[in-house]
Amino acid sequence: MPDRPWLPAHIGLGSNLDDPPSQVKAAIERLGGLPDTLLVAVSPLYRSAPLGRADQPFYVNAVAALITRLGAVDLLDLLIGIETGMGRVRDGERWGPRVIDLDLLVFAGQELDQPGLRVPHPGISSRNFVLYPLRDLAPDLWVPGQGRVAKLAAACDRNGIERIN
Ligand code: A4P
Ligand code: MG
Repeated sequence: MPDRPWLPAHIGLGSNLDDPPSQVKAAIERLGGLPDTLLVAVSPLYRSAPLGRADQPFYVNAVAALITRLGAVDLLDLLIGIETGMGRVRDGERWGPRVIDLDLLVFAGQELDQPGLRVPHPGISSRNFVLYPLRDLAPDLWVPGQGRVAKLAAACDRNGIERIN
């Protein structure tokens, strides 16, 4: 793809099964191996209370910054491939426990709403486990339709989240 531009993308990572910190780190390694993509930065890890069903383990969350020559659809396909390759089983339960979840949070300032892909991810502005690690990497990032990351993070509920080493 010689003449496609390099575009920035931010990926949200989450895990609450089978040693979540190592799952998140393994997924970050796989992000670093994606074709036509460079891993630019990784946030600290956070431990967060589950959104959704309360009787599931705490999550570990992080955000990764990439630049890529892929389009959003191809990138999301590869993210889903990483989830599957890491043993994620989709049982149809929304917000249920998972070994790894990779969300395409923001892609090159684009707004997309098509079957199977919404960008920016619609949940960003209400989720401290997304906004805190995203703020660590990109406080001035503009999330189309939602606002600037630092402002969104400051307005977000601080309960149930802590940074881990
Ligand atoms: N999809 C559409 N747009 C996107 C996008 N921008 N990024 C589609 C990723 N996927 C996107 O996702 C369902 C479908 O969303 C995919 O097939 C894809 O085509 P999924 O990962 O199979 O299902 P899900 O994750 O259970 O549903 P959902 O609604 O995406 O949940 P979220 O928003 O991913 O939240 N609590 C804490 N503390 N930390 C967490 O990380 N995560 C979740 C899941 C719930 N509670 C959590 C956490
Ligand atoms: Mg998801």
